[in-house]
Amino acid sequence: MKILSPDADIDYIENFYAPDEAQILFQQLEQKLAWRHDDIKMFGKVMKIPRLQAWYGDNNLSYRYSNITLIAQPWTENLRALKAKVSDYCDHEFNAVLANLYRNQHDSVGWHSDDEPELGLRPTIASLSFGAEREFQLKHTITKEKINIALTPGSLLIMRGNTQKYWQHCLPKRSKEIAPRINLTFRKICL
Ligand SMILES: O=C(O)CCC(=O)C(=O)O
Ligand SMILES: [Mn+2]
Repeated sequence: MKILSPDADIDYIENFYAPDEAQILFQQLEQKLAWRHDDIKMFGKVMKIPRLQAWYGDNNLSYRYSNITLIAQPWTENLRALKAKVSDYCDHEFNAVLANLYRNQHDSVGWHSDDEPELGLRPTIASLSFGAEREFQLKHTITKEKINIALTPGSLLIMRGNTQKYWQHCLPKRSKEIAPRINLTFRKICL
């Protein structure tokens, strides 16, 4: 499904992985990735990031956000296979992946664009979801138009072109109980 909105180039593919395969991948990723719970400095205060993360990629690529630098861990067998299938579908090379584990409804990611300088201009970001369904929200920074997408397990969301320039996205907290979800965002770090 193509999302048709001004300045957005977004594709959403449900069942990019079939439900049973998606379920096995969730369990393997939850167990095998080197999840870390980092601090973030916000408004002069040190807080825990409201999710667990892990950073994998080609040798020693680093990734900076807020006050921390993550050095990429070498690709696991699972991540390498997932990257190959996603790259193939997107016809785009990726050299790193940021993994997020949202433990429950209290975990979230705030409004942001994936517009770090090392991602270059008009980056292609490919995002796989496993585990519980969560709502992904997008907001146009000028018109304030909103798009909400329920990201189901096994789905692939691709953001390309000017999407990061004009739109922000977030994954909000919820009050109703939600099981864990894993998200993998494949990126290309330009050196
Ligand atoms: O969990 C998601 O679907 C989004 C994660 C995200 O936006 C990010 O890691 O930059
Ligand atoms: Mn993002």
